[in-house]
Amino acid sequence: MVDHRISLTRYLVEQQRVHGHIPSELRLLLEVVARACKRISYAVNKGELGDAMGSAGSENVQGEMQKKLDIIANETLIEANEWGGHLAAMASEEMEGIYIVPNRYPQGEYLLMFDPLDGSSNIDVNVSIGTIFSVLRKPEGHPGVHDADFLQPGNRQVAAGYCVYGPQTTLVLTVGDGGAMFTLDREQGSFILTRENVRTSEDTQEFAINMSNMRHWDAPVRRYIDECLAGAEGPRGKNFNMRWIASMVSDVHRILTRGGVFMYPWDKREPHKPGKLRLMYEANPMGSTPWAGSSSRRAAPPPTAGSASSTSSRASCMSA
Ligand code: AHM
Ligand code: MG
Repeated sequence: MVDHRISLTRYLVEQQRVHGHIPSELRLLLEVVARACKRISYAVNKGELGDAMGSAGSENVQGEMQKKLDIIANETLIEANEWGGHLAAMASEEMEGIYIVPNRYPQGEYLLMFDPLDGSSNIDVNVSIGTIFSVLRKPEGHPGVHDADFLQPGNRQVAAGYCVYGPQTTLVLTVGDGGAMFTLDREQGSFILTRENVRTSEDTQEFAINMSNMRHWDAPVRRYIDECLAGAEGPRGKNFNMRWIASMVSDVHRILTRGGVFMYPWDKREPHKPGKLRLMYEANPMGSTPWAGSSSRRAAPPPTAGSASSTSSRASCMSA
């Protein structure tokens, strides 16, 4: 029987050949990222059978406890991507500094950033988690690669996306001309295009925020959530629903699919931090996919995207 389904490989080849959106190096790089996500998906799926559950007993650069799967996912992404010749360096939530492609491999012109396993607190309780990634071009004009090369605003991303490991494994990708969703066909071992030109719904009645932090919020955030809670009788004249998975990748995937707002606002506990989430490998890439389909050829700038002052700068809100 002829299979008319469109694989990720074919989608990317057509983005390169027919639409001229991406150079072949970027296409190959994205294929490698997707392959790494597939491996992570299999590791996540094994659960207790894979000796990958529980804490690794170490902390990451943010001072958060690392899970074994955080480390496995990080290593999987590095090992898959370091030898291909498309990358100059990588940066990850789980690594203190940037990872420069070793001399034994050719150096490419792209930079890859990732949160290898977002929503780590959900790993051991079998709730959806995911990988987030963002691709930048290394600035020209100087040899080697430095931390500062990564500090580019969100609208400079040349590709961005995420993979949700849930009841299905779904890869969402944008190369700046519409978001596309792919579902992993486990029998064939390939990602199959399941939705194209994904746009978020403009209207919504759902919000996502960790309500247990309410007493720490600033007054405007509190007022906004109070208005949502007041429902049809309140100033917004509408009933709102709340969801909080505690995996941003899954919360934002829901919002991309059916609309809503996701917030992790600044709060009084750590006043020097603008919010819990990281701008470069969480907010910028996640903020780019819902805005896909804009006239921009690049991943379109989300409200969160701005000039970054460090790879771990934080950002706090994403909406439909
Ligand atoms: P992580 O990258 O270490 O998993 O942390 C980020 C996660 C987000 O996915 C999620 O929205 C948030 O942290 C949940 O925080 P909380 O546990 O405070 O609800
Ligand atoms: Mg994260």
